[in-house]
Amino acid sequence: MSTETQPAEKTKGLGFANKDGHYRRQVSQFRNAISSKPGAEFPPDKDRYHLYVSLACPWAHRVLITRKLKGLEDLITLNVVDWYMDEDGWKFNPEVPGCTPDTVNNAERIREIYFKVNPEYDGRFTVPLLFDKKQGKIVSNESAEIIRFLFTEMDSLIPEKYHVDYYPEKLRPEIDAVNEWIYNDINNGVYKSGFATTQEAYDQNVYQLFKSLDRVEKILGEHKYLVGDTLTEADIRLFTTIVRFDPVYVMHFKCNLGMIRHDYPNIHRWLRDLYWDIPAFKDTTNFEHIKKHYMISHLKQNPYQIVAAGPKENILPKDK
Ligand SMILES: N[C@@H](CCC(=O)N[C@@H](CS)C(=O)NCC(=O)O)C(=O)O
Repeated sequence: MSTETQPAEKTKGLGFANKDGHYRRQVSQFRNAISSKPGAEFPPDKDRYHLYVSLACPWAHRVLITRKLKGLEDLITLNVVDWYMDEDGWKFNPEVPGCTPDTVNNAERIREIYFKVNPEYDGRFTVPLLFDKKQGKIVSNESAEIIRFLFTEMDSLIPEKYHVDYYPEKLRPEIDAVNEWIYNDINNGVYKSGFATTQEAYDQNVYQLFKSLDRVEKILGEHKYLVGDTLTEADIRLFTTIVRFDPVYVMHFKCNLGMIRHDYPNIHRWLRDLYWDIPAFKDTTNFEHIKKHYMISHLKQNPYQIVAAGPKENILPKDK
């Protein structure tokens, strides 16, 4: 993936597309891992790791789901930023329901934590951010990697019922294969459609997005989950996009060739099974933060910052 964003847009502001009209997500810069290997720089530890998230952000949401699924809530402390992101990025605003102050670094903004760790940092100030309280270092700001090491590397500290690996060895090739097109076409596809600034860039992404949703629909017509009949990382990664689809992406990102609830019965069944049956999915989903973040922060998409009333229900009950 290209990192060539325009300099002025690299660390500041909410204009995300490049000059050619295409949105390209930057490559994350902190890529360490918690590891149970002897001598690891970030070993598993009970009171050491801290997570910064936005409840609006689908990438942070993956980590929140994993933290709860793995029974790590007491071991990895958490701070939540305001859903409103302005041109200086995420900020802490404990007055807002569901938000907290920064209880570890006492920062007002996420950007301060990046600069504290690396004064030369020149990337975007993204969440999720996993922080090592003992060394004052950032472990990782890449959700795809954070969830991987949380699946296994903290197991020595948690009860056996949580020793479930959502990226099991024998399913890896299949999980990797679906992750790839789902990331490009769906997880990132909604952003590439919504942040496009030319008709060509939008067209290129929106049709591909729905083609890949059709592909998922077919898989979920044949299996309970994306990879066979067990819950895996692939489901966690897709869920955070699909749960935002009808309430936000259909209208706000112009992903309106269909809605999950009306046009994708198998995806709709899968979404509601996860949400209503597994607390890690429902309890980490905050529709107020999700809707307000996108519709009030993205001034280019929604200059009057009016939050849309619908859909009537953010997610339907299982029997509707
Ligand atoms: N590759 C990162 C992407 C994270 C990301 O793009 N987060 C967004 C929120 S949804 C963010 O913090 N954006 C702030 C910015 O770009 O200034 C991951 O998956 O962890």
